[in-house]
Amino acid sequence: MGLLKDKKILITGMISNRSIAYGVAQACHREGAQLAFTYMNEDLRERVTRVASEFQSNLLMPCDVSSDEQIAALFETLQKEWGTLDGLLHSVAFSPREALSGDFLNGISRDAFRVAHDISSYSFAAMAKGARPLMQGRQGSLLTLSYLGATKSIPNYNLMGLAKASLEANVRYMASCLGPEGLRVNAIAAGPIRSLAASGIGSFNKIFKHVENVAPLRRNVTIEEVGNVAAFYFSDLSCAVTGEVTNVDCGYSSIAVGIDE
Ligand code: 0WE
Repeated sequence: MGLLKDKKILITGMISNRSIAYGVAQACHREGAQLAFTYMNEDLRERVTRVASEFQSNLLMPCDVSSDEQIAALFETLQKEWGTLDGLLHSVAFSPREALSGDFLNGISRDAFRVAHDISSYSFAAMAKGARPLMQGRQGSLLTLSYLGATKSIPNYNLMGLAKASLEANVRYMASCLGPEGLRVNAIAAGPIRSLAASGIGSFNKIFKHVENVAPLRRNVTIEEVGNVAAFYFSDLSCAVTGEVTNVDCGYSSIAVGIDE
């Protein structure tokens, strides 16, 4: 309890109470952090406001990460309202749908590649640029979400695998860049979770069931469990950990073969 007392944390990517960002917000709120949230566009403002209402937050700001102007405006507002920042959760990803299923080469295109890497990887660096001045002298912690598809091929994950590989490299380069200022950068590679990001993905159910059958813990991870590891990363308990990608997946990534039964 109180692991994050007096810390100010910005949460992106919370769109429902099944979002990983919601699990992170819950854990951070429980540990005493003050939270601010972003929403992607006006159509989502009310929805995010409703989900955020249980966190006693008075800071809800628009931020479409494809817009440099909106990212700049976000950190101007944060500067004005908070003046400082201790934590940033980047929980944002997007690949055009045709590049997230079926034949890898048929689905990929120059434009889909650009969009996926822009939204899913560059945006973390872009937000870090904005957060950096607010985090000076505060042992700040930046955290993003990855997936096993970054390092191993997974059916249908396709272009997102490339974008997550880029994101994980981003974590290491940002950790080297910001380390001398006392800021840390890490990622959590979460196991599959039923949320809006997974809805409508053809093979998701099969992967979800498979992990449940063969992961060492014989179940899938919950957003609450991912949230608890995130709280550790935002806390001073992890002050010597940076440039790291932590699997939070009930052990699935540690096995080479599992027998479905
Ligand atoms: O990173 C992800 C998915 C993120 C995502 C989701 C969508 C759906 C709607 C990115 N772009 C889009 N674009 C859309 O148009 N995950 C880790 C969840 C996920 O996605 C998969 C998975 C898992 C797990 C896709 C194929 C196979 C497994």
